Amino acid sequence: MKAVIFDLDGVIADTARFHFIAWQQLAADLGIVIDEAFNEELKGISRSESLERILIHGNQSDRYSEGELAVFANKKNEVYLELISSLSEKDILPGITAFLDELATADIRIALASASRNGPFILDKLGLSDRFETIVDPSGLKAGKPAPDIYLAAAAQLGLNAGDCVGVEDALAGVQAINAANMVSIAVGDAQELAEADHIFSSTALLDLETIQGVWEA
Ligand code: B16
Ligand code: MG
Repeated sequence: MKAVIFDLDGVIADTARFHFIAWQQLAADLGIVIDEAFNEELKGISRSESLERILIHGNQSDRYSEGELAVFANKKNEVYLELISSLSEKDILPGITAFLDELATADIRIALASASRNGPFILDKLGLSDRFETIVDPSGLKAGKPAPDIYLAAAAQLGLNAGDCVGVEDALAGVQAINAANMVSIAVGDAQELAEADHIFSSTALLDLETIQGVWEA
């Protein structure tokens, strides 16, 4: 095991609630109601695909031009950026800083595979930019999670084989992306929901290298 590749939203920081508030606001403007259960389906899903899913949910797919869709996506992102503007070190999820320290001490490399175009901005706000050797730019990928592209791109940027990497995710689409990349998948969250992962921790506070190394060696 040579590298750990992290998802961001839901693993490094709890930004999912801000995505939800911003999408809910945009959906309401369009006369569409979304709840927390629906929001679960948007975790790990790109901005444009999330919008598409919301419009399908509201029976409004095919109603808008490409230009209008871009305006909607921008509007959501503006609200989201406002909501995350006050993020700081105190918003790093429990155990993450200690786990990053543990990896650095063990010379295990660290990369980011977030579907979010705001990933570098958020890492900067959290004071974690220096910890990540490489960040995948999701805008250059052919397919989003659950496709393996983003995890394979992270391994390629590190110059490693997929078999040397472990991925950490909070969402099913993300776990499926790691599995499709033939990496060891570590999930953080609900055991039933994330049952496809090779190992599940109920909280980021419980992430630990020894356990993960054991899963990788098994
Ligand atoms: P943005 P992750 C994903 O991040 C979020 O889970 C998802 O809800 C969001 O729509 C997506 O990033 C795109 O984010 O609008 O900021 O580009 O979980 O892959 O770190
Ligand atoms: Mg996530």
